[in-house]
Amino acid sequence: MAQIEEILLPDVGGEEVEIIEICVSTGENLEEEDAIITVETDKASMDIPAIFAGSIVELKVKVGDKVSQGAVICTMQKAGSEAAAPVVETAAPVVEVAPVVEAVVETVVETKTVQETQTVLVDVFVPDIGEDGEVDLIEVLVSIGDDVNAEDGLFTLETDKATMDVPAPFDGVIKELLVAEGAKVKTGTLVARMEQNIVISSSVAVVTPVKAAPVAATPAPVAKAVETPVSVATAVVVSGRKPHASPSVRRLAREFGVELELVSPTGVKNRIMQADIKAYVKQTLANASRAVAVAPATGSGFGFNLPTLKSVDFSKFGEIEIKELTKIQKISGPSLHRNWVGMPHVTQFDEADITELEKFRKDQNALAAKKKLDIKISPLIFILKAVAKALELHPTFNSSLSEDGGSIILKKYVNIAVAVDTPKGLMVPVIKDVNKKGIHELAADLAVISKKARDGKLKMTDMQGACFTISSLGGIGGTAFTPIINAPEVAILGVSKSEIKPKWNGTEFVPKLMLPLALSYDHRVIDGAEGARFSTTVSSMLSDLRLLVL
Ligand code: CAO
Repeated sequence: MAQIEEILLPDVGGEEVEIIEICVSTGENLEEEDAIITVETDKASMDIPAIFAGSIVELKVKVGDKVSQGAVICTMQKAGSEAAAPVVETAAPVVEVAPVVEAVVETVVETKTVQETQTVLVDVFVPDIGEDGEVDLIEVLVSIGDDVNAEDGLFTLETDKATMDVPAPFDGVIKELLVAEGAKVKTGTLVARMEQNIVISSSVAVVTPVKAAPVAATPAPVAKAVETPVSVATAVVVSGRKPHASPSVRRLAREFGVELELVSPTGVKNRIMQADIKAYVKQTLANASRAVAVAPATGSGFGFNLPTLKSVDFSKFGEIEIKELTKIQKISGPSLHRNWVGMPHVTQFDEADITELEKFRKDQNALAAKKKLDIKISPLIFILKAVAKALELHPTFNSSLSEDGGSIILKKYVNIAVAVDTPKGLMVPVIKDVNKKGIHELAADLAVISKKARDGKLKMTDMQGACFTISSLGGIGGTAFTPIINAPEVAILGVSKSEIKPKWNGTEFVPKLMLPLALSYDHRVIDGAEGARFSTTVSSMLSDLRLLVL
């Protein structure tokens, strides 16, 4: 007999979820666990899988639908059973076996949802940390058997820019810890298994006998409701943060032996598409042959030997103390080294006359104080604005070199990173869309991100997507320095302390407040003339703020 079952949306941890993908089509045969739809809650997106092998009879939802627990997603025919008939029709024969009261002449068949709690083991993966490569797992914050709440930190990771926690994706119990302190992990690494209580929904046909008319001379018997399960449909969420891909894509990945966690998705809402699997395989093969072709002679990473320093016993010459580098220094050191050695740097020096700017800035700060506004405008805010405009006027500076070195990727957005000195080391948070923001908004943004950086509260997303970096040491001192470009960016502006200098105006020397600028750029992408033009654009705009509005 055909066994058609309704597949209901289980408890996915939210009142209402949006369907972001239908992974199957009518008639499609599925294996158990193949995804039927993908839904999105406010915290995550997840697949709702088939709980048995079978074929899709009818889809009851579409992309964009907002559904709640218990909603019917589709009907499925179990593999091995005969052709379809609707669920309620199969319930009809129950009427013949169910009557317990002679007076019953009609029945009402209703569908009821029955819920049962079950415990499942769920894989926990490292979420998107915004880094392609591996990062250090520096602390395990939980033990096996711990009861944790959603968003509690499970592990602490450290990148060259920040530390961040891997949060528990849901309330549950830690059952397995699959990595230890010191491990190297990346986005998608399986790090733990947690036990989660989930609510399984069952759709149950309830047959209720109804008395049609009073039976003469006989006391009316109490009609009993007979609950006969004629169809049980369940759906279970089996994973918290698995990659999203349709069954056919999963099949393709299996054929190639590709771990879906390693594939970068390009589909809507981070879906992995067939093309992504193919691109991943192609890239992996290309990397393998490149690695053979350009393997460096030693560990310099650049295909040549760097002379190494001989170890020196400094205690021979006097008292010494050994102090470990901070974790951030240990991580950022190799990146700085890679950037310094890997990019041919040129540093262009310049000075901007900020006499007028400084007067305007001080007036604005006085005005803000008078209005009791909690805003402080430092010279850096105007520098951000001038650099944003210069990036629009000189787009090569707002680019990255492609991996094969054959082209540049031009960015149409203007996000600028600002180096912030913190007790733990240098952090580089990003201010987004600087070209679209006003002076007050930028001052507020800078105050927020520098405070977050100093409090160690930056998230990975606060440090992603920069096009260019500004490193300002002007509040500290110094006349000039040569900043190191923050790859994959192609330029960085170093700012030193402004100073009053005598400037010749054609007839006499006049005192001018001069701001020292040092622009380092990647000479593979930017030539000297372009470097000087960019630098001149920035200094001209700082000398005459009216140019910013042209
Ligand atoms: N010339 C003269 N004075 C300057 C100046 C400049 N170029 N830039 C800032 N100042 C002044 C400010 O006006 C402020 O003075 P007042 O308090 O009298 O108004 C004072 O210096 C301190 O400024 P600030 O540092 O608090 O603010 P900022 O907006 O200039 O900088 C931030 C913010 C986060 C960039 C900065 O605090 C910081 O951390 N800088 C260090 C960056 C760094 O380490 N770079 C090196 C990277 S390579 O290792």
